[in-house]
Amino acid sequence: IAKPQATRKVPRATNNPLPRANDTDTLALEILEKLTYSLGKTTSVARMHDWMDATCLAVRDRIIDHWIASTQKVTKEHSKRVCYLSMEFLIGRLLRDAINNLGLSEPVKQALARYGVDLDLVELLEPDAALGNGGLGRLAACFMESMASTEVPAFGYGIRYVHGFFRQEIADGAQVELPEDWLAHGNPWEFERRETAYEIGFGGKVTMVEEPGRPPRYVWRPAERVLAVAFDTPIVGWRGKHVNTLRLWSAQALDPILLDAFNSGDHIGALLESNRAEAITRVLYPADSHQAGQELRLRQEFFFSSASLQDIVRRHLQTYDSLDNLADKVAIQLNDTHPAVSVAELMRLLVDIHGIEWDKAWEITQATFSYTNHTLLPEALETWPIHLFERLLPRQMQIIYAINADLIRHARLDKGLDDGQISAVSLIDENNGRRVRMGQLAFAGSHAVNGVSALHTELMKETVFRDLHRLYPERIENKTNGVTPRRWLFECNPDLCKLIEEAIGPGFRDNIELLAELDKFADDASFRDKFAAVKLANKQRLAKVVEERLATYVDPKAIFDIQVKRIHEYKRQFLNIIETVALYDQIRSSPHLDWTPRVKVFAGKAAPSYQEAKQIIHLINDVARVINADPAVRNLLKVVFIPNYNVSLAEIIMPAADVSEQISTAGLEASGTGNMKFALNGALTIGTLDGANVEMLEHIGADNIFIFGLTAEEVANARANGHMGQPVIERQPLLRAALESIENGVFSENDPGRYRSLAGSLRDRDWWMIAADFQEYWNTQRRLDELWLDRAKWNTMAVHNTARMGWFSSDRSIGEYARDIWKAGPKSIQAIS
Ligand code: GPV
Repeated sequence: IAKPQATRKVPRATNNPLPRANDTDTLALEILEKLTYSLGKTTSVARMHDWMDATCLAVRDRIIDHWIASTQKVTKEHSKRVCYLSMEFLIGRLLRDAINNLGLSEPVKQALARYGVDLDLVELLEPDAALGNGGLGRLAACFMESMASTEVPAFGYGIRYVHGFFRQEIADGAQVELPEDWLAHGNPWEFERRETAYEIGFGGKVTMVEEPGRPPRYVWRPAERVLAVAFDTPIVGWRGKHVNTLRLWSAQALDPILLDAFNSGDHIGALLESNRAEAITRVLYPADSHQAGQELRLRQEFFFSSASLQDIVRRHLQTYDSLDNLADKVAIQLNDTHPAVSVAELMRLLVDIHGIEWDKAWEITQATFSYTNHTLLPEALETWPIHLFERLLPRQMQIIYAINADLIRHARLDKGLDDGQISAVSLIDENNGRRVRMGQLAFAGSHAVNGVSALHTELMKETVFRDLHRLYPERIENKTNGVTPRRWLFECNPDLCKLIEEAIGPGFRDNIELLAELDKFADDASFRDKFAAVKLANKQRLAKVVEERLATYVDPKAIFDIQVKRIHEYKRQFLNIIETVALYDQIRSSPHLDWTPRVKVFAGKAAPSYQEAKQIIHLINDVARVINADPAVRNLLKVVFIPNYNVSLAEIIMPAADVSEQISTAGLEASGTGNMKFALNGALTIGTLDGANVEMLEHIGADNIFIFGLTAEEVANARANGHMGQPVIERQPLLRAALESIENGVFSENDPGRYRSLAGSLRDRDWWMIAADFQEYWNTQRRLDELWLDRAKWNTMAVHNTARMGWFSSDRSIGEYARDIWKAGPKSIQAIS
């Protein structure tokens, strides 16, 4: 056998991340090389789309340099890794993020300009990766960026959906869902890792194998197996310091084509297995804060959980000879209960496959997992019928029973719980036709459980996990959400950043909490004017988008009052639109009064099967049509619903808001993150004492935020005491008139009864406290009107908002997770106070 020659120098890719020059010449050449050799195009035939691909590929090379260096460093130092398991990663576009984090904005712009290509237009061609529904998925994306920026070694594990979140159109005022197709032109960021593939089983039987002299083993023989193939996307952090991996799984059949069937002429049947396998990762479920319930969803959950765990275990065993130290080297975060079946699956891998004794395996499992809860809404708490679970995942079901037996034994014998308390902590719900409770499973299998805002965490302890919390009082802790300031300030609001830098220097770019130094400029009239000028320019940009997409003119000088988020009854877009109708009535009946011009902006998607939410969209559009066509209120009130809200649209909207609507029924919004993006960009919040609004109030100060409405406790009491809307409505002429016009068809003349039942729900038990909160909401809006007349004061408050929002950076959230839960990441990060 020929030995490799010791003397031969093998040229290899450098592992020094910084050999490339960052000048325009170099980048222009690299982009041209990609255009030529990766895309096979010349500059004369290249379409804009080719330039986009070439730019992404050139930038990607630079990310790879850092990626290799990061991976080598983590491997060499045997650092602990964080594995963030999430069904959703709502990452949006990546090009600007990458360019900005690598400090290449100017040279790339100049390089493209040499070919007569505009970077801004190139960026628009990148499809939004919409692999998530809303806040939960976007949080995962912000966390990935922050983990890279704070140098926490991490893998994001999720699903590579072929079709992401649906595209929304509005036809005759109503939502229409269209398939989304982000991969249609390929994805320049991802690497398919065909060698990193795992078999995932479903169904079949479990048998007990007894061999002499050995404890009995359980062997699962799945009836069905599919392949999970890894697709990796590098996520580059701020200043390119560190690069992590987002690993998304794609499902494939083990046999892509059944040749026997094909040869006997059954061409459709030959592909059945492929279709069935690929269906698993075909489409994202569009249900937000709501249990999807179908078998395919459970298949998705197990598919990506099992693939991720097999990957984690295999990688661990590449370095260590045992799984005993798994928890020292990996922290697995469960993003909500969607990956909660992981608890049972890791136990299966440890006990059945790797022969670890049960109690030891349980210790490892608990030490490895932690779980984040994102909602208290009962309709969103995941449970699965036992018979379905058993049929699809028979061994995992057995393991859950065994975990439950241990849990109940401990609760009864060591803690003396009674039957009622036992049934509350049990992993099996016996009251609704026997179901597996995924929240209880995730809680039981984790050493730490966190809520996403201070209020939400406290309510968790009193509601969903009341009895488990009593059993394990140390387990629940709070980790208030955050947003990445790179995307949500630096990239989406460059002019504001320039202004901030002129005032306080560039330090805030590396430590966002230094924004606090901006506070003193709130009283500086010339700074305020410049701050307001940036806001106006951002509003002009949004006005242009509105004009292009809706052919509606909105005046950038009016208050831009914006509510963008998923459409949900608890988020109360309905309250906002009723207030709009009341304002419309008032302006018409008192046209001589000095009304403050307002533009009400709405955007957001409704789950396709959520009728009430779709009705609210329809109502907003109906109201917009009538008001915008009425010459009596022209220039004083406009209403726009911008279709197809997504990450890219949010990047235009956040910097353009004067008023941010965060008006959920108190106690129901776990945290909110849009609230943070708006305030960071200088919008004033009108909001309830809900989720992270409570902490925003503490940081921003009561003088700089507009809080109204019932508290969470008052809402709970009102509900318990059988609150009804009708008596409230009768006492409030404004609300009464607005509601009557809605239910009498003023905004739906061709279908006058359209909103009768929607409006009727307020007269009835007013579950979302819309009638209950209306008057205070109205009054608070009028205070905003008045404040607008004193622009100096408004702008002072706006500056305070930006200055005081640094704490809501996801770098801070990640630092807390790293320090308190994961015990991972650089010492400097874990040492945050
Ligand atoms: I559960 N959230 C979401 O976007 N989708 C879900 O399915 C569930 C929760 C959201 C919460 O509603 C927000 O309050 C929160 O800010 C966000 O998750 C991130 O924690």
